[in-house]
Amino acid sequence: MRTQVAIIGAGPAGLLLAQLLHQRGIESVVLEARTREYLEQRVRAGVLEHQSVDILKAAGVGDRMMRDGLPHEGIFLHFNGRNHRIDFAELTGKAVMIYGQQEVVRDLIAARQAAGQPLYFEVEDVSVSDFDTDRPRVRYRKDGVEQTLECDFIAGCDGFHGVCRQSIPERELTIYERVYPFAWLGLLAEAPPASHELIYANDSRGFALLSMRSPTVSRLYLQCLPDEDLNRWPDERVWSELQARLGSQLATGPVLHKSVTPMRSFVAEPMSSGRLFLAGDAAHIVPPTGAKGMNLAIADVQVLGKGLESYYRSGNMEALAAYSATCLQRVWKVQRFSWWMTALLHRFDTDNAFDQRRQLAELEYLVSSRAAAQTLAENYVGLPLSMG
Ligand code: FAS
Ligand code: PHB
Repeated sequence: MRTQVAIIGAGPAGLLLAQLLHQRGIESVVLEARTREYLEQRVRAGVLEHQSVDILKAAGVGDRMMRDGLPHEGIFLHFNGRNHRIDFAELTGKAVMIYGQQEVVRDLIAARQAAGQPLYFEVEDVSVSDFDTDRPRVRYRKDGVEQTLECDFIAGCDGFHGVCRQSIPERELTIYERVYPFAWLGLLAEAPPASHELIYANDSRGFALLSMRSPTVSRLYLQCLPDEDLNRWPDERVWSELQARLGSQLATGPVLHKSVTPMRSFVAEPMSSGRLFLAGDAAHIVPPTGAKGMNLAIADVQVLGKGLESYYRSGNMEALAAYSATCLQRVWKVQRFSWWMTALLHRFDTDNAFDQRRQLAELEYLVSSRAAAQTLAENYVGLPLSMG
């Protein structure tokens, strides 16, 4: 088989890139290890930056998001027993959209199928090669049959555990990583959210977050041990700990999903090797405190789509050659913000009484200084794409 762009992975990065290329008349084939059902039920991110909303609308997949998504003009910070609102609209003139990642994926899969474009699920043993030549190659097995896909470019959108980053010679890559001494226990429950906007809590017992997916579905998180045993957290204990940390009376309900997500900051530089381009979690991971993972993936493929369009329109490789540097400008600013939000809101076992008072002083400063609140707000709603 032959195509112009081989895309490995059908998460937000791979599927959006495929849609952006299709809109520009560029052929691609998407290869995905999992089933469609798995992808459409996998509970992950929930917040879209304002320009992610614009990109998805321009990609022609924004209808359901605009119908079912929840526009949010602010968040609450909860500390010292009180909620303090950060007003995005007043501080930045912008808002974010609450819309589950699995819904974004569902919309993108539907668009791919409607366009009759190749998207293969349950592929096995994907390998990428020859991306240091102008004829890269992808090998995989589908329904027991070995396949070879020749292409002009490979987009490695296969996430943190994917095969693409691992296929780049180690000597070419520099890895930057920080692993945090805690994780998030996440809960998805059929229970009306206790607040109309998100609440991020810094409590002496640890971090907690109240988010949502709809007026009847809550998405909640609490800081836990990095190797937390879910069996030690029956639903009753989770609800009780959330209420203690959030200081809110939570409406409880049937738990639809419960999981532990480890927390790390990770960047692989550069984000490309020859004609292989890494996008999204394949290249970088942020702690979810800043709600940036999916938004970074969307920003990466917006840059990659433009670079590929420039190549196929005029044979110009300049934008593709600058892909990694262009993305990393933004990636590191978002890494900084995600680290800062994590450090501000979580309890570190290395913290002493001074650190805890310093954290609370920073939170007090944030809610009493317009300048301080504006820095949080402009990062949370999304730095302009032009800022790299
Ligand atoms: P993805 O990981 O979404 O997609 C990669 C795809 O490649 C997967 O479908 C995988 O099956 C496929 N793949 C992997 N190896 C392959 C191979 N060898 N061959 C073929 N296919 C292969 N972000 C937030 O902003 N907020 C959150 O609350 C949040 N919670 C998260 C919870 C969890 C448990 C995880 C793991 C991540 C969370 N994230 C969150 C981050 C998440 O949303 C990612 O940033 C987002 O999925 C990135 O999208 P992709 O880069 O497309 O990677
Ligand atoms: C979510 O709704 O899943 C969510 C919201 C905000 C975050 C992280 C996750 O910072």
